[in-house]
Amino acid sequence: MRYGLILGDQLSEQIATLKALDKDQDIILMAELVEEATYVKHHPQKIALIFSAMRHFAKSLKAQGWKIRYQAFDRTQAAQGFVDFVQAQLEKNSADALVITESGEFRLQQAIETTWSSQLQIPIHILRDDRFFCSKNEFKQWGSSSRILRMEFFYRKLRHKTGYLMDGNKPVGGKWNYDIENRQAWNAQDSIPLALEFDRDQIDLDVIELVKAEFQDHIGQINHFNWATTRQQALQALDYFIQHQLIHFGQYQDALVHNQDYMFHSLLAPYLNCGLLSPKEVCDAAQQAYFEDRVPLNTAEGFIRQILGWREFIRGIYWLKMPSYSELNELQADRELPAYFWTANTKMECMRECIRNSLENAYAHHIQRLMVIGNFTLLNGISPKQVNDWYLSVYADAFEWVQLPNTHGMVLFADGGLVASKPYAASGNYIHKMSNYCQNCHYNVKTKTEQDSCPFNSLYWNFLAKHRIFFSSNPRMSMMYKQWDKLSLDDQNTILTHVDDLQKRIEEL
Ligand code: FAD
Ligand code: DLZ
Ligand code: SF4
Repeated sequence: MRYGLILGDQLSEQIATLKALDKDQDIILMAELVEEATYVKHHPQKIALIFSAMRHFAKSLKAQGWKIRYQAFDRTQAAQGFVDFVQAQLEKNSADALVITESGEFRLQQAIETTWSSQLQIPIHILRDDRFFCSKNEFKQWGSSSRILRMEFFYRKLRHKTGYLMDGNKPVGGKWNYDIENRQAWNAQDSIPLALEFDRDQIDLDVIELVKAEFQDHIGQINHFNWATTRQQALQALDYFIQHQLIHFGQYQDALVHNQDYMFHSLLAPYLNCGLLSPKEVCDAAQQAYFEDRVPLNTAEGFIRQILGWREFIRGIYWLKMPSYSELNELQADRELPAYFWTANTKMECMRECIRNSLENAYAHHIQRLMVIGNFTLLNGISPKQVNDWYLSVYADAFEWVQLPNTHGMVLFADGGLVASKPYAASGNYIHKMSNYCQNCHYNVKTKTEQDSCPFNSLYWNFLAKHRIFFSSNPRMSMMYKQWDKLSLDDQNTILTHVDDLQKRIEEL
């Protein structure tokens, strides 16, 4: 008999572990663990989503005839982490081997590879996670043969490999990327669909009560829990997105609207990341909608690029560069994250809205994460460790392999330009252009150095001035520096002095 350990982000019937095991002889192990639930203070909705999805998944495997040993969450259990849990099972029933699909996170994968076998005293068979379009090795090979690692070139390679939106050897429509059509502010007319609501069963309700009782000190609210927790519900979410949201996904991908928490985004990331959906079936569905003329090319291509391009590229970078990646701090950022990241209590309307969404829904869409919250942390030089921990805790879809390169690389430029070719630094003007936040804000987006000026404006110029030497060889930054140089010395000094003052009272902004 072999044990097969299935982790909380491997909830797929196609997972390699299940394919390798024999239902009649082997036993599946699953556990809700103190170590996993607390290694950062995950948002309660994220814990509820994982625990409930795990319970539903175990129930479904059992109904198919699998033998399951499932440990429900209990702080008093001796087994606080995966290895203690497997050890406890071995003490009850010895096994010939442990089968596991490789972990998505470096810390756990390293432990599995280096210490588990001697701790458990049985052979460990580690299987490749084949839920991705590109294996770690394939990415490594591409990385070593490319002079510069850029998502766009990697994406084209995967378009060729998978055939998505390809016309023979050429991209459908003649262009690889239709982003130029995907940068519109909302026109205040196209109606934004309501979020799909899911029915809750007893498993969900029990888990929500458990999480409310056990994780009161974790940031985020769980009054309204509306995530899919079964494969069937996740498929419903995919279908709803394709029917109602995909049509405007591309056009309004970057748009920000007051009180609209989801816009035309899919909300599928948690399901892709924990296994309830596969990236292939999601891309297939988007491509099909385009083939059937239900959505335009710019939107189908834009959506498929997020999954086939960005998601796979980000994972490739993580595994290529860890563990040293997480230690990088190329811009030497060392300031503290202000307290309003845990309360949303700030006068900056854009930050208030995006942090509120994060705390209320364990969600923010990409531009809220990148160009509002992330931009603020970049411009203020907040320490990468603090920013990374916040992002890993707060979102329902946050797993280190995808969170870290996005935060550390794309937002903070802490990797010196591995993920992004230039920092996503922007003044209030960008937020004003893409949103209606500024209309309700205490600050004035049109000015830079008055008492009530939009903080993003002066912080933006200060960021450029502070890192001039670092960015001097980056051709994509030269335009910005030309604009800075057009300001008089007096104006430049007024901006820098204003930022000194702002940063002293960052907690009051
Ligand atoms: P949609 O906007 O509908 O996009 C469709 C899908 O594309 C997403 O579900 C996701 O699977 C994929 N995708 C889009 N952009 C990216 C990207 N940059 N990297 C990887 N996949 C992408 N995504 C996570 O899954 N987990 C994270 O922890 C995470 N942290 C992030 C942190 C920061 C600072 C930033 C800027 C981005 C982060 N992202 C993360 C990427 C992206 O913001 C989320 O995937 C997306 O907002 C999830 O919402 P959605 O499912 O509605 O996405
Ligand atoms: C995120 C998470 C949480 C909160 N809890 C559990 C858990 O109790 N049991 C489990 O198997 N997995 C959990 N997970 C997901 C794991 O953290 C994830 O599988 C690993 O980090 C590997 O990516
Ligand atoms: Fe944000 Fe500045 Fe606009 Fe206020 S004025 S919402 S702080 S960009």
